[in-house]
Amino acid sequence: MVRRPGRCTLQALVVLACAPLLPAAPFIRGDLNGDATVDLSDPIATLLHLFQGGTAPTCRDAGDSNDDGQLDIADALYTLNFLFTGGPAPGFPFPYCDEDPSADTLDCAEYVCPPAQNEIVSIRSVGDGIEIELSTTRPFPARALYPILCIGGVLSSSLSRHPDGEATTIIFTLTREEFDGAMDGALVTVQYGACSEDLTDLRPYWGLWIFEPLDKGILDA
Ligand SMILES: [Ca+2]
Ligand SMILES: [Ca+2]
Repeated sequence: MVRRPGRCTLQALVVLACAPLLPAAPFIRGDLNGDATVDLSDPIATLLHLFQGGTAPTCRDAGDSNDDGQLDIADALYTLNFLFTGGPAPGFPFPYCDEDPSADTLDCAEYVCPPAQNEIVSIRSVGDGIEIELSTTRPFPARALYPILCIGGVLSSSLSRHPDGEATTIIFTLTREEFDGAMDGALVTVQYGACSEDLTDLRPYWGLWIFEPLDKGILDA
């Protein structure tokens, strides 16, 4: 939901569907059968794979619910315990779709993340600057290098922060000059290091937001 202050006419929502680009594909931990949800079918698929043979999963790492670097019966029991007896949830990236932060011998050759829902939460005037708050259903990757906001392939702001450590919301602060230079309808991306107009370079979970025609007068009120 887009919260619009005053008469701001901003309406923006873009869904980015993408295929994994990296050998170690991002995945949802616990989702062995790759249907983007963790439910009873996953421990069943794990047990069938382990004891009944059949097709090997394309993302073994996703089946490693307890994140111990092995795919075995303990993972099926871990997921069952989580689903039905209030046990601990699968480790990161559950419930998100992301890469495994810990190195192990399990591979994830293929996994299709569900499309991210990216939203411009608000654009507001704060002091001498403009704050743009963006959200996504996929977490921004935790990196030492903070993301930058790119509008039309050009760096607009290198100032960003994650409020209260929330990885699914980020706020960029632009000067009024930077904001006024942003074209309505321009493609807005969150990138790292430098802005690129070649979207094939973007990682699967990097987001796209589009600024639709915006009544900037609200910011001068
Ligand atoms: Ca599943
Ligand atoms: Ca395991």
